[in-house]
Amino acid sequence: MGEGVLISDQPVVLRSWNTLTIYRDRWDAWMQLNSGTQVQGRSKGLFSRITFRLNLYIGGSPNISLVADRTQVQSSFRGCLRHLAINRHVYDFRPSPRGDALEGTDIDECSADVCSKVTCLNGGQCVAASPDYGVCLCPLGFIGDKCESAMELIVPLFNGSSYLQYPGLSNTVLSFIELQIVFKPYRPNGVLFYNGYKMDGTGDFISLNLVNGYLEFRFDLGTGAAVIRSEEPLAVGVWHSVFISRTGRDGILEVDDQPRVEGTSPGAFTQLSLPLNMYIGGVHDARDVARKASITESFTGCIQKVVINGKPLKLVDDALAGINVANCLHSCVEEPCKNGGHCEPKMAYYSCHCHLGYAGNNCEKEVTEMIAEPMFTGASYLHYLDENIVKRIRGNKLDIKLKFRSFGPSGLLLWSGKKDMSASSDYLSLGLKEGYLHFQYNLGSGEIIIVYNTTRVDDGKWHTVRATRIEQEGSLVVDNGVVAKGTSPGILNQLNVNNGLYLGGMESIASLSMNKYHSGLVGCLANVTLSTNYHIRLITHATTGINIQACL
Ligand SMILES: [Ca+2]
Repeated sequence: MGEGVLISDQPVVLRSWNTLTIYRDRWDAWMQLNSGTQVQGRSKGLFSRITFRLNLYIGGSPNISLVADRTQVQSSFRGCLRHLAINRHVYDFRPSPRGDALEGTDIDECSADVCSKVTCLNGGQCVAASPDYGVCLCPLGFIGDKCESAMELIVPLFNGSSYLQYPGLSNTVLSFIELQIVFKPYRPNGVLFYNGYKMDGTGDFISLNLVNGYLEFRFDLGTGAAVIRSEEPLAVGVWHSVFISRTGRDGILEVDDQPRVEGTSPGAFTQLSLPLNMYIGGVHDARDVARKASITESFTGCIQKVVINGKPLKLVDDALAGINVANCLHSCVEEPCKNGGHCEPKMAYYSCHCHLGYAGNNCEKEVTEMIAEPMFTGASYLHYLDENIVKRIRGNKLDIKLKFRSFGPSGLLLWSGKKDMSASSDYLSLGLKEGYLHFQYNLGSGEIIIVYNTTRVDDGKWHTVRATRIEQEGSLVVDNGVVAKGTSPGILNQLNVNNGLYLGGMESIASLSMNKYHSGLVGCLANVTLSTNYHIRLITHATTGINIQACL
């Protein structure tokens, strides 16, 4: 037993930050304060080990007189501490369970006053970026040092302190998730996507994170993380498309043209539960993130597209909150689509979706002719909410006649379904799959698919179709040929739908059709008749129409 005492070679600088490093190995120790020299010391006595049985205290102790006996220091520390690392463990000063502190008395935020000098506008909130420096966190739609500038967010740019926050995936991805993100990084590190289970850094999570240029897809089902890393690093400053999927414990990562990489999470658990909010481009508080996600930085760069289980996420409209998100340098930000057309980013390029009455690459051409036979591009549709039309689609009977020509082997001709489709939802559809016409529906107790497999119909020529349904029984005839028939299973016999009628395609076609169709018709439609004598005036009856021109 015997103590060693080291005294720094220079005084502590008051009212500024000081850095102190101490090191001990058996009897020997050294200490360095700021840029001073290392002061050496040695303890007396025989024993070389040091054993602590009581808790660690910083800044003071509940029993200061006990401390005073050993150290001759009579009072607690008055000042700020901002980083404590002991044998590489960095202490989180927040109270347990989110932080490491078991207890604390008379502790305040050191940086509490830096925000008194910073005024943020438009609902921005000042936070301490460091104990001496406050910055404004701007809400969605505002940018600038003080959030002074309003802007319309089109393609989000993340600056390394940004994030977008969404409702969590909750129990919608228990056994399966598929995610696509199109993004352009400006730095080789940063989190693209995160959703977790608990705030204490444990439990289920899914993350997609850039680490030294490599993309890391991680997930933890509760018994350990799968780590799936891209084979090649991703170039900064260019657009990339990443596709991840997970079924049970198995994950797949596909980036651009790189070979796909697979991985499996350890342990026996197979379900992913994500009740916390979901984040894109950063997280609200890095300390709340699962440690096994190994997230160290927010993303710096642009994100133009996120699709979850076939459903495109509306990056701005679906967000619960967003911080410090500006617009990316992208053609769509220049609003190139005229006359209210919608700009869809396609990596570095874009395409315009034009409203009825307009056409052209930038919807700049006015369509003045009357269109009796509309032409569809594969990304077009007409949507009808008119009760006269919808009442002839739903219920227990249907009789529809139409003419079409198709230049592609697959494409949706007609759809009626629900706004929120699930696997058991009612729907009715007519369309081409690999050259043949498919008439299919589900009345609530199971699906029937009637395939007209005697005539290919993807030859670019006009064909006539008649599809009828009386309760569960359906029939399909092409060009007055033989009748194909089918009966839907179960006892339910009514088509209950609430999302109108679509012709020639739909917006978000894969998600609204539950992946039954991935493209609209490439071709033309004409003479659409319901209930034998109700003629739909294809253009004037439409509530909405996108990318419609006259048939050539
Ligand atoms: Ca039904």
